[in-house]
Amino acid sequence: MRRGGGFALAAVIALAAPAMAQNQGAGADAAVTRGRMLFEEKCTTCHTLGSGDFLGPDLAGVADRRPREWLLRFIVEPDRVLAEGDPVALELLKKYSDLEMPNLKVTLEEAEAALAYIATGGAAAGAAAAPSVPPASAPGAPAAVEPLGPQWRMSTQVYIGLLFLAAVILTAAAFLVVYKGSQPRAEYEKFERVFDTIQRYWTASLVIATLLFTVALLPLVPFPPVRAATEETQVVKVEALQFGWNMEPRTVKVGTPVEFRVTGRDVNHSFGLVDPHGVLLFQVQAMPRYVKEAVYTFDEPGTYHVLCMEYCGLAHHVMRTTVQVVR
Ligand code: HEC
Ligand SMILES: [Cu+2]
Repeated sequence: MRRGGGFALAAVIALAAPAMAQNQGAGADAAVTRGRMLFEEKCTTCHTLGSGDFLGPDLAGVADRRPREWLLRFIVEPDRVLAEGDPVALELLKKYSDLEMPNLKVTLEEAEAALAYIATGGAAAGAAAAPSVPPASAPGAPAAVEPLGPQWRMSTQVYIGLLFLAAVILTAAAFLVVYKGSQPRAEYEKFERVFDTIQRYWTASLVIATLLFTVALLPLVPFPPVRAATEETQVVKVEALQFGWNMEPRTVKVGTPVEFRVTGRDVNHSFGLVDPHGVLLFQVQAMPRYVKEAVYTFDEPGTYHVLCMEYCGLAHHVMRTTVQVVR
């Protein structure tokens, strides 16, 4: 069954590819633009165009290395190609440290567009991605992941962290001074006995109150959502996978609530949303077979970053993408 499906796609590609090749010209520019957007969104986490191998091979000139049909099929369903024991795919897998290219749910048409863009060498649409510094996007296009700027390091969280550390040190110092200066005194003993008794009653009543409170809350579990979806709510479907994000749509509006419905495809990930100043807004577990919702209303337009907040495998660090927030 699986095999049959694979052959069917291969047949479609074989039939369609020559026709699509002839059709180039008018639609070609549009395809290149679409291809660039797709490439920046889904491929630059692992591939470059002419800046050398990264997590996957440098794709510059890949069309000269492989037959077009093979490339189209590999981009659409690399997992299938590999499962069928394709010798080229197996060799690539070995070469790239057993990191499998994930199935990114790219359609045949999108794969066409990606190849059209790859054929331009990336030059037409700005600099090709360099491994450590992904490209900044052209205005208007969904942005590629921009490196987090210096503001990331000097974020509010860092200041709060430093303040907290200072407070801890001060408290410890004060404690030491008091401790050094204190010594037991005989006349305190009778007070101490009274305090001991009070303390015992106080502790017991706290424990009882906590227990009662907990039991009283039990009927409310599971807690209802903080904010139910309304007609205005913008729904963004998020799927985390090794190693990338499928997200639809990628552009949302300020002022109305956005409900992120987060799930995972393979292992546990975590969806962390970071604002343009580098401050983490919230995070949600992205688990296979579960959908977790997080509702957030943006007040400020800009490019927000999505990072994976849970170590999920070798290429965990490439799990970055962006959300555009517009007026
Ligand atoms: C998570 C990393 C990752 C992402 C994202 C990714 N790839 Fe790959 N890609 C790889 C790896 C690794 C290989 C090498 C084969 C293997 O190990 O499975 C590869 C191989 C390829 C090849 C074959 C290269 C050759 O030399 O024959 C093509 C073509 C390709 N990828 C295109 C794409 C396109 C187009 C996208 C975006 C839609 C994409 N890849 C997204 C990791 C990735
Ligand atoms: Cu991850």
